[in-house]
Amino acid sequence: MTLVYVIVILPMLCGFASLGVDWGRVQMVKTQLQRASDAAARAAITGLVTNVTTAQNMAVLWGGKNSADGTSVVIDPINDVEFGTWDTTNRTFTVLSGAARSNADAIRVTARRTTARGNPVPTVFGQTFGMNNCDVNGVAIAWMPPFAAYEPFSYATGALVGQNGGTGWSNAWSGSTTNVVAASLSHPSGGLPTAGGAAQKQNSGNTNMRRDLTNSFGQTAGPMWISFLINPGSLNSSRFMGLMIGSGVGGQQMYIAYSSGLWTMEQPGGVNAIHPAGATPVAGVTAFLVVRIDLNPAGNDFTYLYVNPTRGIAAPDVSYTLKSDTDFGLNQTAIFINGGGNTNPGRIDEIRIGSTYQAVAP
Ligand SMILES: [Ca+2]
Repeated sequence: MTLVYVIVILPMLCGFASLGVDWGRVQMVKTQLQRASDAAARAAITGLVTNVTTAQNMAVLWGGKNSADGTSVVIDPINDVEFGTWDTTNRTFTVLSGAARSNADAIRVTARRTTARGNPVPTVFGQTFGMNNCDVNGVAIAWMPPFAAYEPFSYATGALVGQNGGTGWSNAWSGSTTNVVAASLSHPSGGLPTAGGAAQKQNSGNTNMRRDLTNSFGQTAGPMWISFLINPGSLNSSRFMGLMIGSGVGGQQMYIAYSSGLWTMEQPGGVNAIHPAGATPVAGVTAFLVVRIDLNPAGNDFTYLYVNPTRGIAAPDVSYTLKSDTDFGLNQTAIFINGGGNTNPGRIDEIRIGSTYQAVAP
């Protein structure tokens, strides 16, 4: 269940203390516009998991389902619907523009009856004092907390099983044959915040360690971003290691890994493998992999793999590899560290899961 919070802003109101009839009418319109902006913002934030245009359309649609002063409320999708980020500590809304709007976690909708729009609220007694009408706004912000998990492997060296740190996880690591090593992996061009150590597959044999997320990404729908650092131990044939995404219960899993000398995005067992063009793993050299999953409740989901995209920007800047032959289902809850092959001590670190690219590539 996606949580949506609505923050109500005190609306602007024309500044006259009119006679009772006008005051009552303006107050009523204010309440109606407030209700319209509230409904529009709630609808828009749920539309944002699809895209910006859908969010704008939802605001217009749901604003229009409300009326103020006897007429349907008209929301301008460009000027009345703002995309931004909500700071829960300082309770401030920071507007995003252009492509960055798709990274918004909050939407502010203003429902207006103003002279500028040609529809101010007319007065009756105010006209006596030369005030023929009154501008009234209703403003609401809807905020959807970003779904997020982080695993920096801030643990003592030794077995990973039973370790229970990071954020956004509902249990400890289970399984075996992956250890915690002291040194964190680093982003290939630096700058990615890191902490603690890293996870390293034992030199020989297979590993399949599991950890469950507090929030199922299937239940939130829309884009889900995952990033991690990975350092290949060996690129020889039958050596592989990576992250398996998805619980496999009621749906499929996706494996993002190095395997037999290539980056791969595939279903378990090498099924329907896709390899990014122009990017190959190098043994002992850390790469930054970013995965985007667009969940589609109606059928197959869309999964994108980016190899070493630039961090700290609105969207990845490298070409992507698309996979669209897998339906994850709608109750996916787990991440696995999966690897195999002898003399293959691959390492994985800094696993981030979020609803925006910026959340996983800070
Ligand atoms: Ca780390």
